Amino acid sequence: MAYDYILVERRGRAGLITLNRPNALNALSAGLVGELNAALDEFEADDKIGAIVITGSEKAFAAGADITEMKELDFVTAYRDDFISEWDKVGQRRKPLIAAVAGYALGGGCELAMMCDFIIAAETAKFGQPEISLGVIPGSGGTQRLTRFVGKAKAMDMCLTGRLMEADEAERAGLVSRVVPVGDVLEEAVKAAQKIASFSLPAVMMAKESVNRAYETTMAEGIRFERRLFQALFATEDQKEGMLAFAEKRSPQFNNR
Ligand code: CO8
Repeated sequence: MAYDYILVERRGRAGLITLNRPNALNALSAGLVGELNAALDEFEADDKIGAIVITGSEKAFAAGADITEMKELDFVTAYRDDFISEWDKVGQRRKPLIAAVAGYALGGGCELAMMCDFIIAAETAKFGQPEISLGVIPGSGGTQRLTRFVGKAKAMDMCLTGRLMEADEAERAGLVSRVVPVGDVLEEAVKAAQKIASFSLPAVMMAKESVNRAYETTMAEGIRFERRLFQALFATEDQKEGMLAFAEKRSPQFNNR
């Protein structure tokens, strides 16, 4: 499928989606988000892909929702069309998503990064929810995911003042998993995706589902949920192969069943 606003590649079993609207700092237009979801649909359905990286440019992962597109929007239209509900689809993907972030990740850009399962940041990354300076608030999880990830004090500070958080602070606060030099950020994310994709896909998907469950439920329920998934994995060929390979001191050959 041909895309106008993104580039799509395969690197072994890792899928790579590069946001590509350089003249608008990858502002997230309806067209771009539609294409992103279409590319994610394709990778989700592809047995040869085990994990996906979403990245932008060195200057911007994405500088937010497209303000020129939004500025004339009125309440009735936004409500009737459930404006930006489409976005949440990104966060409902079942294969792991890694955000490789350099430069600005602002507004919807920060929210997109947070919809991914983890964020690998370049030293140049800057995260922010500056919607307050436009007369609105975050609309795609910025007040919810950010608060869960960095806590109330920093989330309030960012959402109320619009201040940006640089990569080192983001790592200390738990927003990003690793910070690397800007020239390495994509390679590091692709390597992580390839590593994940080398494991048993059902196990990977269940690990993701189980970690995410921690945000939705009590500890006791979460532990029960985890245990059931753990037990279920003993029905897979990959569990037999993984443990046999360990015993035979060789690398496992998972076939994702
Ligand atoms: N929308 C549309 N165009 C943009 C956006 C944007 N969010 N950000 C940058 N651009 C465009 C600029 O208008 C400019 O275009 P042109 O060259 O035609 O004038 C081009 O990108 C380059 O930008 P700048 O010249 O401003 O570059 P600077 O290096 O001077 O500044 C900044 C970089 C600081 C990132 C600056 O561009 C900026 O402040 N951008 C807006 C950031 C922002 O407010 N983001 C939040 C948007 S609101 C939002 O995301 C709501 C989320 C709702 C949920 C998500 C659903 C989509």
